[in-house]
Amino acid sequence: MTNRRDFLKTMAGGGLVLAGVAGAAGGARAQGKIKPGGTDVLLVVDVQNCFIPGGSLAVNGGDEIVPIINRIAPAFRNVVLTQDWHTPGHISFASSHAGKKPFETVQLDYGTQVLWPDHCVQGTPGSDLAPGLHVPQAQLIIRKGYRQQVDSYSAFLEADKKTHTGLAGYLKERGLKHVYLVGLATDFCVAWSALDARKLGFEATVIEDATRGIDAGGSMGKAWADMTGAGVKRVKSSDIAV
Ligand code: VGL
Ligand code: ZN
Repeated sequence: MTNRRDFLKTMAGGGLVLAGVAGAAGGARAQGKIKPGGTDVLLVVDVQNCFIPGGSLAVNGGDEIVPIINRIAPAFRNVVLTQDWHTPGHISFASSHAGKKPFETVQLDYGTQVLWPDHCVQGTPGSDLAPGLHVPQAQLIIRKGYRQQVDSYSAFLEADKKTHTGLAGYLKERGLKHVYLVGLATDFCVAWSALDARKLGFEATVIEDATRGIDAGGSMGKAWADMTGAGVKRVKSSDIAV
């Protein structure tokens, strides 16, 4: 088989060499490194001013991941970015609940909601992508959490766990099968996105050193346990062939 057409002919002819499909189209491993391929996508979650030091919901070390993402992103042909994108007075803000402080919780019709400082309000400087992020080949920006009454940590499903953002449909239409996740925060938007990716039939791998967590009330340990249990893989940026 010398080219893609022959390869597809072979597939049409007998559906042989399934392993070859994964090797040729999906991420191949060369010298023990992951070489992202045509069915892999890098999902850059919420690398926004609000979440980096100086922002209103700053994640410790959030700025440290920016050069790591910039270094590995060129290895991916397919890149999608997300932005947390809340209305003013969003239901996830402590300031919207009388007597409540950030990091306390409330019960909403879709479950327990952690309350946050005001952050990522649509169109404000805090909602901008971090200025040092350089991923010009990104093909789609998914904005989420834009309905006043519903949060959305996940890039795939809102907090009601039913309403789709459209990302799964987009990835499926483009034949993208394996989501590599980086960004903020490990234990909220990255973890929920990785778990939903699995639930919706994708492979999912978190590039651990290209994420940082909030770790509110044991959330980091729980997030990794949940992700491992769901078959989310965990690698380092040095595992990616760039
Ligand atoms: C996030 C808390 C609130 C995140 C977003 O990006 O992980 N965390 N909104
Ligand atoms: Zn948010």
